[in-house]
Amino acid sequence: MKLIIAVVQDKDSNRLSEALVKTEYRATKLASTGGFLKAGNTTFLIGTEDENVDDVLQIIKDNCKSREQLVAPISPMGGNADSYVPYPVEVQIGGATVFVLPVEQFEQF
Ligand code: 2BA
Ligand code: 2BA
Repeated sequence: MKLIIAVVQDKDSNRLSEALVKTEYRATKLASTGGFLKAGNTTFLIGTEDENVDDVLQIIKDNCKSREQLVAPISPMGGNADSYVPYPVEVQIGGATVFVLPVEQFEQF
């Protein structure tokens, strides 16, 4: 068994959870925050058998798209004003950041 951890954008999370329900994969959604943008995103925990991993990864790929986002300039906060960039910077947010972990034991009580 594997645990798939997928960090996705909030905009894609409903579509992804509907797709997982439709294909009968069990999942848990956690509200999370990106360390860099400090904006909300959604983390999916999906426990499934090894042979389903590729199928689940394809479902994630099909339902999550990458987007550009403008990041507001960060104030120098008492630092060196010379290094302050006073214009917004564009970052590319990926469709999904995915980790696949081995599961040692799975129980439901
Ligand atoms: P349980 O199987 O006891 O699951 C309770 C909660 O545990 C789930 O809530 C989900 O958040 C988490 N969970 C269970 N298996 C998981 C896994 N393999 N990976 C990640 N998280 C897992 P819900 O998704 O709201 O499901 C509530 C109950 O509805 C489930 O109880 C199950 O009896 C049923 N259920 C869930 N998905 C189903 C599906 N695709 N088809 C039919 N029944 C489903
Ligand atoms: P955030 O940390 O809010 O990052 C959003 C996007 O900002 C990233 O998109 C990346 O393009 C950019 N970014 C992040 N850190 C950066 C930095 N130190 N310098 C410059 N640009 C940076 P993604 O890479 O697609 O990541 C989307 C979200 O997935 C992240 O949100 C984070 O919540 C999660 N994530 C990505 N890589 C991770 C990792 N290795 N471990 C845990 N979570 C990760």
